[in-house]
Amino acid sequence: MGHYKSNVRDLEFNLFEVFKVQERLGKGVLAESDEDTARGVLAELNNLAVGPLAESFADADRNPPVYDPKTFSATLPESFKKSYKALWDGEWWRLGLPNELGGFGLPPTVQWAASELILGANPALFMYMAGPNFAMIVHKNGTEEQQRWAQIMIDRAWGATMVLTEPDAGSDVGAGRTKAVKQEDGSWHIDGVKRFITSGDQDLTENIMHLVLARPEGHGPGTKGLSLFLVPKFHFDSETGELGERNGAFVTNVEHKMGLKVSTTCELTFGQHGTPAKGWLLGEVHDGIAQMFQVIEYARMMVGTKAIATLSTGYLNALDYAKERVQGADLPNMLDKAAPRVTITHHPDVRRSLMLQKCYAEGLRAVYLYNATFQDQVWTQEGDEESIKLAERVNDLLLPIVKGVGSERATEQLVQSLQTFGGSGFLQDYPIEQYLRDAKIDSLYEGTTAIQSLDFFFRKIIRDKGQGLAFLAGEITKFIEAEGGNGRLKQERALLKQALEDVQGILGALVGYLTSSQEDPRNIYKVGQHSVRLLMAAGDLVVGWLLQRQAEIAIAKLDDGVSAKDKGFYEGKVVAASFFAKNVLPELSAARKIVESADNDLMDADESVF
Ligand code: ST9
Ligand code: FAD
Repeated sequence: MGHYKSNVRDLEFNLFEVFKVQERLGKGVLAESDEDTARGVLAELNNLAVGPLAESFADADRNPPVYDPKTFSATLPESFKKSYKALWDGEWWRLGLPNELGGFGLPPTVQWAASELILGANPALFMYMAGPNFAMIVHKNGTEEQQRWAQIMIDRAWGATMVLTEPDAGSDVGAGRTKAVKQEDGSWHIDGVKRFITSGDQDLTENIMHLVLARPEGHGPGTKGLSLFLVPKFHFDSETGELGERNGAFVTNVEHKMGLKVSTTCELTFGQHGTPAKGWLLGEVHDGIAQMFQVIEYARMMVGTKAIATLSTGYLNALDYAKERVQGADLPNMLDKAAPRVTITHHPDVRRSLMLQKCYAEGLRAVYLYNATFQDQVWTQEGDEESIKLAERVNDLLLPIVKGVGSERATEQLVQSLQTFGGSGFLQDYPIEQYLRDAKIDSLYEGTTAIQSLDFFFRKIIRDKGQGLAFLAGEITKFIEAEGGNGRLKQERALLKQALEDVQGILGALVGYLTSSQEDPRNIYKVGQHSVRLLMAAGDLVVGWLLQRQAEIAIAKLDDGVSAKDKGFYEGKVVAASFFAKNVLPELSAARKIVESADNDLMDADESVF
């Protein structure tokens, strides 16, 4: 058995029993697919994921890419290239594409569920497969000629990168100094140094298309002064895609990292090694940051799903270990030195920890798939303009939860998965230490958690005038007020109601600080001190709600009678929802108290106190 333990049963439960994705299939752009197609895709991809994709996971960590400064190139381990070939040859790159670009005709919910399998088995494979998806964005925004390039990118299986970060421009993308100078032939010369560029070089694909933010000469400061340029590694024939001369974008370093080592993280230097780095303005319009955010939104969803996928396999590995590991006596027999030894699943603290891991793994999976249901509506364009707009708003609102909360809880709970293994968890004999190292990046790239929290509060709530949030709160309220679950989840519903009020209380306090900052500008510091607390609280609320929705469905199934195999699955849903409601949701009341009594002592203190 490889390292990866997938959870197709839970993916299918979400898709077909909770979110009823099948009701969307067979119509419009999804005309060619039905529930069987979707289940078939998951089954086939799962075989690939637990086998050939997972196979190179550890080897590629122990034998990471090698950088050669003489040729500015990175070489990937053979084992990993074999996995990539299996993924590519299976045509899984079609998964995220629309029909007109050769997609499978499946909606985002199914796309993301399938993606979880790749991301859990070997996440870097997914990232190297960015070419077709980024081509989709080039196609959407490009000129007619660039649309042809997009097709070439797909047909010739090129790689692609997103290039924003510079040494002095990380979270603050608008501080970027890389410049672009217009040439007489309509192209641009890019000049500058970018850093931390994922997949900046590799030897998997014949060419790489870099999507680069740079500032045209004379353009203003900040993100709005940036434009997006297409900068290929090799020039190419615009009709056939045939490769030409090397372009002047060179990888000048590959970082040595804590984890996710097989994913190359590159310094990418433009136009400073004797060859100009030629780029072409995407769509011939200067709208770089908005265009790049189309890529970023996709990547943020990917990062959250990656973290959650890793937590899920971490939990399932820990569970298997705990069921086998015999250690100590059952607690009531602790004074009897001759008492039989039991597996560690008998120990209350191990149970507590395993159940919390399960709640977050399955609850967060439900969150990203719930988020994807709104992407489904945008994808199919069903409903009137207003409801599509609302779907966009709710998708926007949920994204920082998927990315920010998903990544934070994943690393936090993966620490617990490791703990379940005792000292063995610290060894490379088991995959958990690599999971932890590989997943830590998820709270950092694509906007750190602090950035996600500011995005959540200022853009997704305040700037949205709370419209997306009002919808979400309305859905949770409807659930609380409905009499589902045969009255068996009464206490849990009451706890959920309190949690909703607490999150509304936290939000109310932050809005108050924001409003009063018009008179006392320093009051906005109180928002900044507690925005992550708001994001995490909102995450727990949504997780708690979706776990209860799942439990309600599970209760109905159990009442109807289920197979012995399914019994544990459905009972697990009820236990998890109840556990989370009783053990996690009450903590939101404390968070609310903290936020409501916020002051600025921290900000008033001199730096010397640290
Ligand atoms: C990175 C890459 O970290 C990590 C690895 C990725 C690997 C790639 C692989 C991908 C996988 C693909 C595989 C496919 C496989 C196929 C399988 C298929 C299933 N939403 O607030 P303002 C825009 S990359 C939308 O004033 P500041 C908007 O246009 C590096 N748009 O910001 C706005 O204008 P307006 C990632 C947004 O103060 C404009 O920005 N780096 C949003 O100027 C200005 O907004 C980061 O993420 C949004 N949420 O700048 C940087 N927000 O307001 C993090 C802004 O008029 N830093 N816009 O609409 C930030 O996000 C900052 O907040 C900032 C601030 C840069 C936006
Ligand atoms: P900084 O922005 O310096 O942040 C340092 C700390 O300060 C963080 O804790 C942050 O939360 C906090 N902070 C900063 N500003 C604020 C603020 N306004 N409010 C509150 N807190 C704040 N970039 C790309 O363009 N393309 C890629 O493909 C890519 N891949 C990457 C792969 C890896 C492995 C890594 C490590 C990075 C990658 N990045 C990529 C860059 C990544 O997106 C940035 O590292 C990230 O956005 C954070 O920027 P920074 O590292 O400069 O940290």
